[in-house]
Amino acid sequence: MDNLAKNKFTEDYVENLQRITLKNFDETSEKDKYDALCDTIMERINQEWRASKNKSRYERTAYYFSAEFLIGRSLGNNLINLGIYDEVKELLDELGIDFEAIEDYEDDAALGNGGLGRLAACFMDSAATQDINMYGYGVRYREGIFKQSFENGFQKEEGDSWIKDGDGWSIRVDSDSRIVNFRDQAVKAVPFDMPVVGLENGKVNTLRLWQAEPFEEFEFDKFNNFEYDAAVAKKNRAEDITRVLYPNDMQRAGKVLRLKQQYFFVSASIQDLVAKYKRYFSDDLRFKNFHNYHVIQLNDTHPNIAIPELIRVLVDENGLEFEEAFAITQKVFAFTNHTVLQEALEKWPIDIVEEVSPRCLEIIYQINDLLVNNFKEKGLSETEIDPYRIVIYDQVHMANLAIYVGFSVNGVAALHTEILKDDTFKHWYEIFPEKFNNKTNGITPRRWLVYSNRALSKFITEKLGTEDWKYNLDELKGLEKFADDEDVLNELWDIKQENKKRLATYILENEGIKIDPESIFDIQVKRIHEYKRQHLNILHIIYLYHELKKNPDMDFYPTTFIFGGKAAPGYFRAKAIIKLANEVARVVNNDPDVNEKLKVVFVENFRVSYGEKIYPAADVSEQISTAGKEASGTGNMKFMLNGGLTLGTYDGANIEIFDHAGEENNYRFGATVEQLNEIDQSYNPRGIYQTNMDIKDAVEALVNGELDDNNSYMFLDIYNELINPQDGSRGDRYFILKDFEDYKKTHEKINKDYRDKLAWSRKCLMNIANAGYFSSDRTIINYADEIWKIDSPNY
Ligand code: GP0
Repeated sequence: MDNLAKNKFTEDYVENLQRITLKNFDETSEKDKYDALCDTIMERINQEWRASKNKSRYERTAYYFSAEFLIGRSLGNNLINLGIYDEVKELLDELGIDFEAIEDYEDDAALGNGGLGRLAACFMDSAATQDINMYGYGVRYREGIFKQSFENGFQKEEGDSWIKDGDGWSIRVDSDSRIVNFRDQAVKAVPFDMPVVGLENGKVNTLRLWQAEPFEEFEFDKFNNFEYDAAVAKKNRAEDITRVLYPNDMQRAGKVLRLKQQYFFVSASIQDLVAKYKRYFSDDLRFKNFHNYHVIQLNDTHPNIAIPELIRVLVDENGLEFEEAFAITQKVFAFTNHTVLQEALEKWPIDIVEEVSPRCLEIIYQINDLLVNNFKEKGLSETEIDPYRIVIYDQVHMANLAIYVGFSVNGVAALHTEILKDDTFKHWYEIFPEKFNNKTNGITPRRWLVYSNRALSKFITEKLGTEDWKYNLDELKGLEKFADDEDVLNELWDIKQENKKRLATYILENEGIKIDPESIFDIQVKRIHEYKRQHLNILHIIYLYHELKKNPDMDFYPTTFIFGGKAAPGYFRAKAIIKLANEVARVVNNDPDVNEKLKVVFVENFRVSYGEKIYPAADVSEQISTAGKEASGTGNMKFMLNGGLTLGTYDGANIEIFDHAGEENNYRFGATVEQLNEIDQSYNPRGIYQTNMDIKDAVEALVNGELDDNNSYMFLDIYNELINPQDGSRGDRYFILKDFEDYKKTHEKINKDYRDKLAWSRKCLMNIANAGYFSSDRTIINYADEIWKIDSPNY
C-alpha cells in the first residue's frame, strides 16, 4: 500500500467502526474493533472477488464437494494473502490497537473433525493462489466441532456456536437459495459464500456453505390456536439438518440425520451447478457439454449421494433419458479415499436412504443393475460380481458407487494408494486399473508458515533473497546451501527457541502449567485414535518416569511431552487415552524428583488456531501410527515445514518425508507393513509383556494403583486391549508392544542428538529445505493436471 492507500484504509476502518457501533472511537470495545476490521477487509476483497467471478464465468471449473471444511480463523490469513498484513498491523498500532488482542475475538470456523476437513481448507487456499478455478461446496453447521475441556482429567464436550455473534467472513446470497426435498419434508437451502483469497494474485475463489432453513418462521394458524410448540416445530426440524457437525472422525454414525445433511448440501450444490449451466447453454444441447465445464471431486464417501442426485436432476427435472444422464455423470465425478479402516467406509441401510430420498434409492438400484449386466458381459459370474455390488443385502456401499460411476479414484499418499490397489479395492483395481491414481496430500504454506511462523518466514526470504518460495515451495531447496553455515544454523536455532518461549507463555496462561523452553519439545497433536497410538507415547513416558525415579541423576536431557486432540464423544477407549495422559501428567508434574526433567501437558481444545502456535515450536514431531493405518497424515508436514524432526513409523506420508528430507535427518522406527502382515497370525503381545520388564512395569502401572482413573475402569480397558483381550482376539491390535522397544531406543538417540545444537539445527534446516513437495499447491496442481484436466478443457 502506498501512503494514499494507507490513509484510505485507516479512514475506512475508523468510519466502519463508528458506523457499525454508533459509538465514538474511544468508546468502542476490542470486539467492535475486530468486527470493523472484518468489514473493512471484506470491502477490499469484494472488488477482486467480483472481478474473479466475472473472469472465470464460463471456464472449466472443479467443484470440491466436502462435508467438512476446517477453516480456522480468517483474519490473519486474509491479510497475509492480500499482502497487507504488516501494514495493517502498523496502522492499527498507530491507532493504539493491539492486533493480536483483537485477533482473539475471532472464533475458529471449526467445520471439520481433523485431517480430512483441514485438507479441504488447504486445497481452497492453494487453488486460489495457483489461479485454479475451484469452488468449495459444503455445509454451514451452526455448531462446529465441540469445545473440549478437562474435568478431573476426563474430556468434557461443550457446544461450539461459532456464529452466535455473526460471521464476518460470509455473504448470505438469498437469491441463490434452493429447495431440497426429502421424503418427509422440504427445506430451504440458503448459501453463505466465503471468499478464498489467493496470495497477492487478485484471484478470489468461493467457498459456498449451505444452511438449512424453514420456508416460514412459524405457522401462524397454529400460533393463533395457542399451539406454540407446534407453531415452530417445522422450523426446528428444518434447522436441525445443519445444526451440528457430527463429531466422529472415521466412525460412521449411521443416522438418518447424517445422511440428510449429506443429501442436503449435495442436492443444493447439484441444483446450483445445473441452474447456472442452463443460464449459459441452450436446451437443445441436452447437457452434452456439461462435463466440459464441470468436474466434481468427492471428498471421501460423504458426498457420494451426489451421483444419483445429478442423474435425478437431469432425468426428472430436465427430461433426459437415464442413459444420457448416466453417460454425463460418468465423466463428471472423481473420488478421493482417505482411509483403509473399514469403519470409515460408509454403507447406508437401504431403509435410511429411502427415508431421505426414495428417488435416489431407485436410481442407485438402476446403477446397480447396470453394473451387474456390465460385469456379466465381461464374463463374471454372479458370485464374482458380489464384492462389486453397490447394493449388498440391505446396504448401499457408497465407495462402490463412486468407483463404478466415477472416472478417477485416488489415495492420499503413495503407500496408501498402493494399499488401496493391492488390498482395500484390489478387486476394483483389477477391472479398472486406469481409474486409480495417487495424490499425496499437502498443506498450505501461507497459513502454516508465512502466517504462523513470521520469524522463520522472514529468515527464509532473507536467505533466499526472494519471496518466490511462497508460490513455489520447491524453492526452499535453496536453503541447503547453508547446511554448513554455523551462523545460519544458530539463527535458525534461535528462531525455534523464540517460538518455544512463545508457546510456553501461552501454555502457562491457558493450561496453568509451567514448561521449560530449554527442554526438548516433543509433540503429538491430532485426533485421538487407537491406530494413531497416543498410548504408545504415554506408556513410554511412564517408562521414563520409572527410570528417573529409580535413578534421578540419570543422563537425560529435559523433555516436555505435549499432547493435543479430541476424542469422539462416543469412543470410550479414546477418552480413556485422554484420561491416561492427563493422569500421567498429574503424577509426573507434581513429583519433585523428576519434574525438572520431565513434564507432560495435554492442551485443552486443540484446534487450528492452537496448532498455529504449536507447530512452529516443536523439536520432535510424533507420527507413530501403526504401519499401514494412517492414510497420509498432514500434521507431519506442518511440523516438517517448521523445522520439527519426525519421529515416525514407516507409514502414510512419513515415508515420503523420509525420502525427501533424508532418513538421517529424521527418526524412523517400528515395524513395516510387510513385517506386520507377516507376524499378524502369530503375534503374542502377552509374551512381550512377560519378557520385557520395562514394558511390564509401564503396562502394570495401568492397574496396580500407581495411576488413578477415578473408578472409571478406563485404564483397565486399555490394559485388557493390550494383553488381556476379552473378545477372544489376540490383543494389541495396533502393535503397541511390538514397536515399544524400538520406539524407546529411538527416543534415546533423540535425547543424545539434541545436545549437539549445530547438528540438530542442520537437520531442521534439511527438513525445511525439502518440504516443498508437501505444499498443497503441488497437490492441487496435480489434481488439476491429472484428474481435472483443468488447463485443457476439450470444448
Ligand atoms: C480420514 F477417513 N481422515 C478419514 C476420515 O474420516 N477423517 C480423516 O480426517 C484423514 C486421514 O486419517 C489422514 O491420514 C489424512 O491425512 C487426512 O484424512 C486427509 O487425507 C490423517 O491426517
